[in-house]
Amino acid sequence: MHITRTGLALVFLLSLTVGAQPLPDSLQISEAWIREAPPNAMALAGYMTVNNRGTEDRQLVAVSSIDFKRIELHRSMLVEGVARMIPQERMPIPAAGHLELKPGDYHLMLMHPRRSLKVGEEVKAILSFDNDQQLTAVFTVKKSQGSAHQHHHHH
Ligand SMILES: [Cu+2]
Repeated sequence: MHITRTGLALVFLLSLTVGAQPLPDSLQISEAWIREAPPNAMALAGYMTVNNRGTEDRQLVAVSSIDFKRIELHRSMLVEGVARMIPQERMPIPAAGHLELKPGDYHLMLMHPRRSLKVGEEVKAILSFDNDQQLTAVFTVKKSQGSAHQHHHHH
């Protein structure tokens, strides 16, 4: 990211102008879950839906949790016929639309769990968006639905 001094001053001025108004509550998280994995797993997959009821496109830019060393944004895609996970810098949430993280598509890659996570347990994560908004989401650990073999990992 590259922010100029002028850019920062502008952002500051803008925040003064609208400073008294709370951020519109246009983003909502639902169906946040983490796929259960063996206790020695180095990475778990997380899924959710982000609804955008606002009039501006938003982007999810980062996710963090005290329960994981690092959380990456990934997308599973077919590359020349082979399923690959491609790291994403951001994920789009269109205005009046939604972003769906689901198996075989966009997902969170939760790296190096700091505790073992059993089915039914909850994990709090902080989602950061391109407008500097942050939301806390609560993910529930669940058993994989359907095939347990659709998520390959290479690191
Ligand atoms: Cu992944």
